[in-house]
Amino acid sequence: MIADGTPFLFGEQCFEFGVDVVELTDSHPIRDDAAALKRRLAEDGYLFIRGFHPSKKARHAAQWALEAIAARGGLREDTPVERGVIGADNRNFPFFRDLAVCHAPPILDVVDSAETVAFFERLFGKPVLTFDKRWLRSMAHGGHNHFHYDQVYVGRGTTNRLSMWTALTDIDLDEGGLVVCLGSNRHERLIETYGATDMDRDLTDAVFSADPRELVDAFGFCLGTAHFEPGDVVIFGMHTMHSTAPNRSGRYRISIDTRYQPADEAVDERFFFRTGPGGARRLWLGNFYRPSVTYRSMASLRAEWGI
Ligand SMILES: O=C(O)CCC(=O)C(=O)O
Ligand SMILES: [Fe+2]
Repeated sequence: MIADGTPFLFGEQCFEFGVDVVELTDSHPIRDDAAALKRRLAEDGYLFIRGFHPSKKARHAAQWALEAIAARGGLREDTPVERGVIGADNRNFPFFRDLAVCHAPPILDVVDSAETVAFFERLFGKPVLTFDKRWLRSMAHGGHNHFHYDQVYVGRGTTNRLSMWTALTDIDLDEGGLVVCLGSNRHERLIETYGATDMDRDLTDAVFSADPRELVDAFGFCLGTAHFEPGDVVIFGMHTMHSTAPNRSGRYRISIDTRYQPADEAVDERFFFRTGPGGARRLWLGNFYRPSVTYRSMASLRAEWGI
């Protein structure tokens, strides 16, 4: 357990456990009780489940990603691959469209495992599917994301969809783990304004805020995070505000985020393989696919919404 008073550094800001940041609640004890999980997910907006995936499998997936980084010259010379020491170029390696890396068995054995599928089938109460796109991320020093609802990026089709963020490396508090805004799943004004946008349809900046202090002070959210170990997951709905903190360490932070939904409900076509000329399989469209368009700034949208 993280002691009250422990500092949590997020970019320029410093938060304090027990004051404006708390440790996520571990749902491992109820992981087989679908009704209890559903209640907690509806209430809290997330499920943090320690040891959801076998740690050996998650470590194997991390090693796979690190070997790919090593092959691209990303690790510091003369250091063992498994330590994941960031090289002089300090490059992030998002392996989103590199199927040889992100669709390889060591990765899919984690996020497509029979246990994972069975878990989501219990949660949704019916057969499920996952997107073809998987967001395998390797974050160098300073690397992180900004606060957003996933709805804005991956929200077409059914609203009955969950994201799962899986830690593949050991991610201590200063190494860029997931940060959830507690209560953001029940903020009606945010959900009906920002949460109703589709960045590729509305041509809007998808990031709501890059400032964690604003979310705490102006929106009243408490932050939730943890020291993540390989195989730990955070599962959350499309309207749960989250981000990752900048990685302050010299080691790669490796995680993967994947989406699950009922198989008989409408998908978000942007994230599935397409069929090209002659029946050839083509990669998915993804976000930001419209050429030469400008995206409206979040500042002007927020001024309009009055938030
Ligand atoms: O890992 C990250 O930096 C971002 C994760 C995220 O936004 C997600 O899992 O939906
Ligand atoms: Fe996200």
